[in-house]
Amino acid sequence: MRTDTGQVFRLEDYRPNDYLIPQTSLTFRLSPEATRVTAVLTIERRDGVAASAPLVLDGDGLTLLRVAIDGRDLAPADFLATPDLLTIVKPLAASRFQLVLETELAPARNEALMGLYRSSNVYCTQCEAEGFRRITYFLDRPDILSVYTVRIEAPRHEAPLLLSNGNPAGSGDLDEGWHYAVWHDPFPKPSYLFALVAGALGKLADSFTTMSGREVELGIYVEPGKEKLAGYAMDALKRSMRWDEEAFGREYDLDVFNIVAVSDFNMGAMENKGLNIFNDKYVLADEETATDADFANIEAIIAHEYFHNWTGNRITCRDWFQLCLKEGLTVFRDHEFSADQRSRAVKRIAEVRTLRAHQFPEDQGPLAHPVRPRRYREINNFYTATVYEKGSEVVRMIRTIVGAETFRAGMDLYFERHDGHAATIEDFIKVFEDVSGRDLSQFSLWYHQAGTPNLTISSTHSPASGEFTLEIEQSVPPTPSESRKRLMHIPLAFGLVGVDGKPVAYRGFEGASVENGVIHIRKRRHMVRFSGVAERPSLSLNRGFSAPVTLSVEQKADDQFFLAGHDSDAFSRWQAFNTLLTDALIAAFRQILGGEQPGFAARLTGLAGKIAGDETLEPAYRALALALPGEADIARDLGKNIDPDAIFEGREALARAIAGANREMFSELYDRLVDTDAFSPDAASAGRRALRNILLDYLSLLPKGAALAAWHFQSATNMTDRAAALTVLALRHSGSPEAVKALADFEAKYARDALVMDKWFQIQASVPGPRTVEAVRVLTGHPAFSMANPNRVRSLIGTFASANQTGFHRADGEGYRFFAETVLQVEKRNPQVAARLATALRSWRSLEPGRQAKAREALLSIANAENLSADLRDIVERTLA
Ligand code: 0A1
Ligand code: ZN
Repeated sequence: MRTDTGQVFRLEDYRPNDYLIPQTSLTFRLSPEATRVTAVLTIERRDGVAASAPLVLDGDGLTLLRVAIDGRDLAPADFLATPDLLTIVKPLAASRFQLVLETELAPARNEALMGLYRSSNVYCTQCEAEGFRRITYFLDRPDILSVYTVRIEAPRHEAPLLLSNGNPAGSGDLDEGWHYAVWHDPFPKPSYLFALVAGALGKLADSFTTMSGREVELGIYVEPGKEKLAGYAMDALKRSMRWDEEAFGREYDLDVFNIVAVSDFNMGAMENKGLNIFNDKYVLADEETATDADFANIEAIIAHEYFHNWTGNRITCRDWFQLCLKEGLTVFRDHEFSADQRSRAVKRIAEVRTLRAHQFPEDQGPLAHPVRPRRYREINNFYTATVYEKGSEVVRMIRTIVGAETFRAGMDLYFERHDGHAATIEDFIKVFEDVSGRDLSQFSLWYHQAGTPNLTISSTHSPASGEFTLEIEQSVPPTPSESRKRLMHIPLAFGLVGVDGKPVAYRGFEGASVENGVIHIRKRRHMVRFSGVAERPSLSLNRGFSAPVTLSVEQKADDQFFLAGHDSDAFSRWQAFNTLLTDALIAAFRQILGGEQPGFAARLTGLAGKIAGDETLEPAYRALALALPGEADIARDLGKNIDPDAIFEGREALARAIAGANREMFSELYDRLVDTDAFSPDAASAGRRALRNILLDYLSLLPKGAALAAWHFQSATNMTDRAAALTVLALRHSGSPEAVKALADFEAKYARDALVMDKWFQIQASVPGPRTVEAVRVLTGHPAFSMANPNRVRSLIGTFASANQTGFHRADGEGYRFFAETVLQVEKRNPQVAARLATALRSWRSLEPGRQAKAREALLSIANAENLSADLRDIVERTLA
């Protein structure tokens, strides 16, 4: 485990290295306890660098067996080797030479899952961000691009399959039942994109003909016997390849494209050149084992990793501060792909919900950082919602500002200018300035300044003069180490909606630039005056969520009700109803704290029924509208003095009120939505299931609700319906005979399917109330659970800490104590996973004082533990700062 050195890396310190590594040749002789790695590196001193400049290579916990230059072993005095650094002291007369390094690794003992490790007897690698240095000493930084040739040797019976990046370049037999394979990747790449896989795996094979007519062999490798479960992933891959050609003109560039699914993986997946490695959760699916949400995630992640081939691999990042250059852009691309494959409106709403649930709290808490950070202690902790999701929103805003066509021209220029290079955010912004002729310098603050901007907006209408005036004021709250903020360029899409629901025409405007339905806010205050507006319109703001901001708008409930029924922008229509629900939930919270019973307006519960039954709307959209804001969403909107129990109570009361007011209609619709067709994972079918399942959730609150849910569970013919019913039983009817039986049946049926058991853990970790912490503690001893597997840990511990407000934030602090203990246990094996878990307490300061003190104690108990990893120390100290 890499313990903390306290070193801080700063963007302004970036310097190119004195040396380059144009060619890398690696030989692996695989063995679980003693793998030999021979690296032959062609090293070049850059022009103008003195011959005396030392060559300093990164390592991480390495054992060095041999070091030679141009065929001659170095004498001990010629180099300095520690497990984490290799410095060649010997003066290097030649400006180009060959460095040979031999290291020995124990992949079977690598529980951090970085570098070369074993997952269910399969050798695999994870090198982003700095895992390559756990394999050999190297200039392990993304601006060192090298052409790799890789030779893998292993016993044939243990590892019949030997894969690496690029194209196959030879294979054959060796003595004593060993064999080898050689791979060559012609595209220069940084070390973080290196990958190797060796083992016994099953293959699903297919092929794809690119736009220029080249045939690419596709392979998805999975645990033997599970090949069929990769069918949906393969289909998603082919659709992704076609879409990237059509939407961005990007063609695949190697002869083969391979994906390998492994069971032990720190993240979702990894875009290694030509050899993507996936968490098996995002590959394996069929109707019996995967939910519609799983199918949608598989489609999105397969696409995301594939799209990295151009945005990340062909054009990579100069340094890790530029992470959003590949991640924000690639998320934007996968969002657009899913929007094209499914329903654009539904996809956009789901994206915004995710952004608000994950990125907004990050931006509003102690871990806030700019989309392009300026400093870090541990880069692994910057694979965040800000870099990914807000990074994607920033790209979306660029498209809004320059227009779709110019955006595409900018992307073409980006590929043309930077292909084969390691680029920066400045390079990216520049292409759009060049193609559009616009100055994006103020806009670029979105990359450099942390925090969620707020817009305060009020409107007045004068019937006499026919003027409709918007008063808009922007502010960006202070964030850690950025107390003063500069004014941002915020593209705010809007609509003036007339009483007939149609757009209200205006003659002219002044006070800001308004183009194509977008107000460009650049100053602190704008008075935007529209003339020729006879009647007061309803104001639809931030249409399509054009900017990732919060709004404080003085708007009458009447207007919100009107927009919730009539806004022509589907996102804003959803938003209007969601705002009404949020306002009602906040009022309920206050009533409960004041000792009152919460009450809800009949027109609100009635509108829920209207939306549910509106056949002009897609079922998936209706399902999203009916999903009440989550407890964490309400907490975020409240901002301080959070009492999760009162939030929970208010939310339950609203759900009951909606169910009570619409019981007949919901029940009829629920019956009508039964699907008798064969299962299909397509978006329309999934939407119908989503609507039916949310109706079940409401109906389960009415008399005989548990029996209905139990029937739904038993009659389910797919995992989406089965898991939805189990969730309703476990969460709404916890401890009931129906819930107990369903949980037991589910366990008996899927005991041997780890990914399905994750759902079982997840559901039980979500049960609201004070008893869950004990249940979760007991479940850590379940035979299907393992502290060493990231998926198991995230399902049980991660869900409990991040998605169970009343359970985790138990008033006596027991949830926090259990959490601190568990984070430290996980950390011993896997610091990265522990650090991510620990972010569950990032919003501790918004809790009411009693819980706040207990959360702080738990954080301190982690901070005070001995030998903390760099990963965990970084998170905990920033959280407490
Ligand atoms: N680049 C990957 C994410 C990723 C990052 C770090 C990892 O190491 C543990 C693994 C994956 C992506 O964006 O999909
Ligand atoms: Zn990515």
